[in-house]
Amino acid sequence: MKYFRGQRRKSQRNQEYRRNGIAALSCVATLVLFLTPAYSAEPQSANTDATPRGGESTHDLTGLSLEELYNLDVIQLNVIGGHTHPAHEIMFGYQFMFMDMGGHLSGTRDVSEAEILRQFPSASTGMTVEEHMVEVMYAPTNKLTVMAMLPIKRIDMDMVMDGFHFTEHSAGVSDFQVLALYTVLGSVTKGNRLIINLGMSFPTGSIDEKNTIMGETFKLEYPMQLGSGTYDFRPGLTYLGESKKWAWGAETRTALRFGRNGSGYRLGNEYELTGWVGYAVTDWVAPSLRVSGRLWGNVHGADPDIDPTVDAEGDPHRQGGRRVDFLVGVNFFVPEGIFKRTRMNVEAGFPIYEDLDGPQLSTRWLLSAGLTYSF
Ligand SMILES: [Cu+2]
Repeated sequence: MKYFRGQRRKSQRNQEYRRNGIAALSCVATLVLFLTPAYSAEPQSANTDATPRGGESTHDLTGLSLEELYNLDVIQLNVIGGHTHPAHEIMFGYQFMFMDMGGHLSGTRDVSEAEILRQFPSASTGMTVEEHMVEVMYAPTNKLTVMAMLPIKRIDMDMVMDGFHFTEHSAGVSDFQVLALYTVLGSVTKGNRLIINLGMSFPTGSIDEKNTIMGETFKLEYPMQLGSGTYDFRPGLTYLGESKKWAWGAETRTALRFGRNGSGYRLGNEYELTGWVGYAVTDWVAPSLRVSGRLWGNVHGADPDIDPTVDAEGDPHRQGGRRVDFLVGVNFFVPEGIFKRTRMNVEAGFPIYEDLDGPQLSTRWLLSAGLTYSF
């Protein structure tokens, strides 16, 4: 019975997560709504810079030093590859990401738990993914920024089987990633840039996560594993546009996988296209809007230790999908004083389109928050 009390706590915790997420979303939205009219009401003369006219023109950036530019940037901190640094600058960062999933989709159609249980003996009822990522960035030159990231994950999935509710759990280091960002076209001082991203991830995350439930030890399904198990290539392309008050951009990111991992499979390739716009309401706060589309493939091959007939999550052909997320965020920077080089960001959103090779758990909402310090 101790076991079931544990489950009740977990589902209470999941409800808390849901409530927290809704609260976080409304906080971000309120902040944006509150700050935006405050600026529009501000008279044009409030712009105290020395530029005679047209402070919004991208050409005005030419007179500024790279450091001044970096301080002006309405950068999108939570987009990996969404910003670079001036030569010899170092940045330390921490990002927290949270995803709440519940309800199922097959294609774009809602599928009930009862319908899944007619197909499989077991069904998922909800899932949360918590990620903590530490990152270091360094720019050897103005054109080149290199970065290293280590994500740490915690995944919980609530399941039901023969009327019994239980929670699967995995936690630990995910795949270590390195990325080089090289400005190929334009320059920071012109306000428009094209950056090539060359990245790679290493299989430092476990693909051998197991749980023991009701005295039985079994290997966890594909979405519960912490890494891909393969060396993945992560090429991408970033376009960044900047003016004094606005920053906009678009980025493609991919994860290309080859061969098979130690468990006899490889995860499907991932393709992401995201576009955003941010606006510096004051010199310390910039709300942003972002749309992100993702496409990820099915598992190739199969792990012989994962039974594909027990639940949909263990079936290699029910892993792929497509999703478009809408996200609202706020970036904060401290313009002066001891914390001058500190930046903070919060972003929350939800899918506006989802099409899954299901039945698969649907994403309800996403939240990320980060802190960076550069010197
Ligand atoms: Cu950085």
